[in-house]
Amino acid sequence: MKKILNYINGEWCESSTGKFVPVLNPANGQVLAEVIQSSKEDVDRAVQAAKIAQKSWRLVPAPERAEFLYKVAFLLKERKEHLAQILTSEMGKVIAEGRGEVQEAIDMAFYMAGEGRRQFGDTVPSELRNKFAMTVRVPIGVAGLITPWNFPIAIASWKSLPALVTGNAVVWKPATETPMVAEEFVKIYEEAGLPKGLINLVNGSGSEVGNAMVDHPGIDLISFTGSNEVGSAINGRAGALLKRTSLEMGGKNAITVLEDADLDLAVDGILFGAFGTSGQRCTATSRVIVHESVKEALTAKLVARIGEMKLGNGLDESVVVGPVINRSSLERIDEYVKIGQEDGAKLLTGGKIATENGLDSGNFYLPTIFTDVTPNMRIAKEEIFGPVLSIISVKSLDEAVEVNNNVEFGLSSAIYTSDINRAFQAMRDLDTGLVYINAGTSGAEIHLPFGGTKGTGNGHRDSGVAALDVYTEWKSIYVDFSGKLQRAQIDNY
Ligand code: UN1
Repeated sequence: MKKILNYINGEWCESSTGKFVPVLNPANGQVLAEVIQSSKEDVDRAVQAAKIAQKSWRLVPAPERAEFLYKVAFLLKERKEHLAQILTSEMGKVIAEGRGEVQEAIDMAFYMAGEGRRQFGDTVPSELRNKFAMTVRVPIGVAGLITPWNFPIAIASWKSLPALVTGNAVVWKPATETPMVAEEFVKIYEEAGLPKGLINLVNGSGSEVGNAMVDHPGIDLISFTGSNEVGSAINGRAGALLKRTSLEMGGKNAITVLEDADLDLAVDGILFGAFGTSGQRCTATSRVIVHESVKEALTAKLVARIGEMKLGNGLDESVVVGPVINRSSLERIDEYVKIGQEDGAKLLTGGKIATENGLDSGNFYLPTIFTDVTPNMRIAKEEIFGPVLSIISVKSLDEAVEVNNNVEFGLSSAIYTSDINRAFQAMRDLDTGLVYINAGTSGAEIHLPFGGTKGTGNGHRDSGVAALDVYTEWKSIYVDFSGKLQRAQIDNY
């Protein structure tokens, strides 16, 4: 049986716990590997190694640091298919999406390598004569990364690459469900020749390894993507230590369809948004807010198309909906479907665990659509993280915006309309961090900031130039070349 170990200070190593847990293929329950479960001591060793490595790394010129990132980018590109196959096997998303996700990591690697020659600061005029003022970005130190299973390599790339190019060292805890692709990613860093101690992989549970990272005084910041429950607990613990946190959490994303929309275009966006990755994206479409005059027509098209969506093992190229991550997720989704029914929503299609054609050996849930959903029902407010879509009808754009915004999350919204004025109104009024016009709620590109408002985040962004803000501090530097004491605010007035 393949064993996945930790990577600390440039060595693949076991933990003193000696404990391993199985990694399962969610499409068929097959055991793919075993992954080590680490302890606080392993986290501490990783942090000590990272701290030492960072001391010299910060002095390596950023363009030279970026050379390692270019190597990582080329290796990711070379291994795209291999990585996608592993990703699909352990996470379940269909292979086309697996390839897309690896591409996202490739894009991020090239983009952040480019940041080696940017990381711009400002030069600004001083208020005093013969004095120079400028700002530079400086690394924070050791970045603790806690990443989810739903985008196991893309999100790890969003966090590790900007951390490294700006001069930090990394301690990374991947999700327990997806350690195989994490191992492959670290091997790529290793092959790229990244100096030892700069990337450390510590596998294990959130309660043991995650908490040890958050509490460790040697970790200067935590970047986390995952549930609100865990994110807010991290924030509480880290806040008490005045440690920076960048949190990316839940979504309750909606696509609004106005009466002037191209309905077929909207249907394509809705199906991909709601059932792609089996609804397990932070950006998944879980609500459709439709103008009442086109509700019936849109619903009929959605239901007709859902029958064409083949469920199965994501490695089969003809499959469009893969399994959900594990048994407990399957049960939670089923629980939400029951809640929807009890609350009076009308189930149009799906609504149960798929068991036919051998699907019962994996974690498959039928793509599910509810209609006659009202904004206050639990299925319209809470994140389900599965293939369940709720249709809510409204009478106007204003009402649609209100329904869209009236949830505790703020990640992504989309609107389909052919009216440019209403599109611009929506761009202004939809209160999420991502807004799409005539496209679905998923499809973020790595060179733009990714993140959300309200309960989705805490004001930080992954990816884009904004990611640099997570991993750096600003230093303001003043150089006085007047040869005399010049007192700001005093001598010049
Ligand atoms: C996530 O769901 O956590 O826009 C990330 C998208 C992808 C990234 C999703 N590019 O859906």
